[in-house]
Amino acid sequence: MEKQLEELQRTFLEDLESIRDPEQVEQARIAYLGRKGRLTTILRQMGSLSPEERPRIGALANSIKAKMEQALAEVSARIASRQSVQGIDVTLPGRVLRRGSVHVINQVMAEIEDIFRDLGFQVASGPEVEDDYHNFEALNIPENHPARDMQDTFYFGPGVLLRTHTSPVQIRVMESQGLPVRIIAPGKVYRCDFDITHSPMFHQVEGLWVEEGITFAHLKGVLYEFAHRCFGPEVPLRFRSSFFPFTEPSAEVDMGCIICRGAGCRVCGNTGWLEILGCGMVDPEVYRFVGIDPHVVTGFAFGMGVERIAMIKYGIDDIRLFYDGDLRFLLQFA
Ligand code: 2U9
Repeated sequence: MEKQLEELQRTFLEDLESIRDPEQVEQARIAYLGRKGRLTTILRQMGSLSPEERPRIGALANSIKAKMEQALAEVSARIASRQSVQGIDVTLPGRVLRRGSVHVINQVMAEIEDIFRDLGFQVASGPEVEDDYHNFEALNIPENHPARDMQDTFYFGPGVLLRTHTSPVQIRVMESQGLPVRIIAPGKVYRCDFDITHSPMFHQVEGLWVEEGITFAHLKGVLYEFAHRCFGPEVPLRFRSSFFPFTEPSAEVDMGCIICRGAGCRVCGNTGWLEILGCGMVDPEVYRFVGIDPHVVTGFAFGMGVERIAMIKYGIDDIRLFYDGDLRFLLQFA
């Protein structure tokens, strides 16, 4: 029995080496010291010992049991202290750090900015909370114009609103900076409108070039260059006559459908064309508000919705996908 007890102690110490967590401590306690454990099994044979041997073996067994209990308690304490460093469970598996990426709308906006920077435009910005004068009045949108309708514009109070386009940035630049002006104004704009092609917040890039001698031919040259760099060198454009209060003459620009190459499909409504932006020569009335003499300079302006450009570029049919935060969608552009 003495040999059995020594062997038991040896294997116990061996097993102790591989214990890493509280569950293994408990398993070892049951295996060695439990009611059906190895020590108990050995002690059951005590009856077969001679009366002289019994006290010695009994004392040896008790001392081994005490040592085993103490060793288990020490291992337990060591595991507990390792697991809890200043309240942090360092044994928990690490969290995978996911790398962030630029939102597809910001990517497209940066691409548009790069194209116009190459063409000599400077990037300007301004406040998203605007006053009635800079958002409407100075852009030749008078008091009762439908664009001021409460249904389109978010008002904070009389005369204070969320800008409905980035045009007030251009007004502010013309007020504060001397001529010539060759700028783009990218940024968030707000309109009370929400369906699969409209969002109450969306992004625009508008452009303005005011300088002596600027004509509609310059406007066409710049916009062709933009479309070819953004969508491909072969893409055709057509200028359809239109109306905006701040430009005269005005046009809407269509691009040959990049899905069907003009043959007609579901995306272009079988027309073969996709509208990409609006533009025109700055209306002389607008110059009056910012103190520029329209007899001396001329200029053109244009505006585009970034979401619309991104939807055409990537064949996306629902604007709400941009704002749902669904990583299955967003990570396709990461
Ligand atoms: C100044 C003078 C003129 C900006 C322009 C458009 C035409 C236009 C739309 C495109 C899609 C708005 O986001 S959208 O719905 N914009 O069609 N914007 S000309 O004209 C200006 C701007 C500033 C001082």
